[in-house]
Amino acid sequence: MTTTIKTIKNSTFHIIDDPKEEFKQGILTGLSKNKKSISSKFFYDDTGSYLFDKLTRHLDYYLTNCEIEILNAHKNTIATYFKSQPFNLIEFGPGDGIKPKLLIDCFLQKNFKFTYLPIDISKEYLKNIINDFNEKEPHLNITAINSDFLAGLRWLTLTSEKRNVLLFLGSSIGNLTPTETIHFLKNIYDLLHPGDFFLLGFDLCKNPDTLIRAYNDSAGITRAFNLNLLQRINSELDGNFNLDKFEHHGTYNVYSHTMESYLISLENQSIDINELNNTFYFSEFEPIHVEFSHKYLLSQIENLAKEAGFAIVEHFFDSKNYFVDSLWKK
Ligand code: AVJ
Repeated sequence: MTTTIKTIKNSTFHIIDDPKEEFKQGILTGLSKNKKSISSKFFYDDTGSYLFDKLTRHLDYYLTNCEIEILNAHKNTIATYFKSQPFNLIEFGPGDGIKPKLLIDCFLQKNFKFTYLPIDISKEYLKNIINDFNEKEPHLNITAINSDFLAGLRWLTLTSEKRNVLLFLGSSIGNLTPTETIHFLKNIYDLLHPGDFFLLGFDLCKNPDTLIRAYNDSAGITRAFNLNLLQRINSELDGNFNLDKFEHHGTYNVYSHTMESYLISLENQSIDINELNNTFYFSEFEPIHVEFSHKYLLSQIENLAKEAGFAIVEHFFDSKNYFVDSLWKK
């Protein structure tokens, strides 16, 4: 068993050496715009990650349970595609590790030879994953890569000739705009080697009431998750947001198939953010856009694969057809 955390710091890989500076710049840019916004990539500080993990266990947020069902029901079929070994099992954003563990346990039982390589910008997440797996799966080889997704994948595909199996679960791809999505997929295609696999999670279009419930859960976890962005600005950038003066609003755009989340100012107010040397004015009912969570038709998923260059191997669905893990090959 070997366990390493590899931190990739090389300016040609566009690594964010200074997450605080990125946060500062991101907030300054987003709140200075005519239509204010905060990028959803800033959700995941310790509290945000904790709240998201909690949300995944709430029934209203069906996505995670659907994907767990898919992986449990189809892991043996998925495994049949990865017979040629050894391979790299790479994962973008492993989260709490529950989903990859379903596949990893299955592969270990079959005595597959592979190394697990989670890639995440959060070192804390990686440390937790490593500790967890070391305890539960002491025979698993892990190389955790602390970098952004594409930079980590780039480093890996340049240093290893092994067959790659890349996981990007959870439908996090849905946070990207359509232009960013195809750009991201094409980048991945270019970095992977011919014959490599890509297992990608997509949340499917479904009745809007189910979607609205998932992004406005009855326990108020999503609300707290969104408001935590303001708390994060208060504590990290010395801001003075009063969280009681903003309300979470999650709505579904039926044309673009996108859940959209906003924080809405409940009154005219000015907010000082001292580390930005700036004051931001909010009028009553002015929104801050904080997230897109795109939902997909199967035909759109097939078009994305084709446009990026991938061949579709198989789609794996849950019993309600709410979610799909789509297996692609270069
Ligand atoms: C982690 C990006 C998949 O978009 O559904 C959950 C984040 N936002 N509730 C999603 C989220 C609000 C989640 N992803």
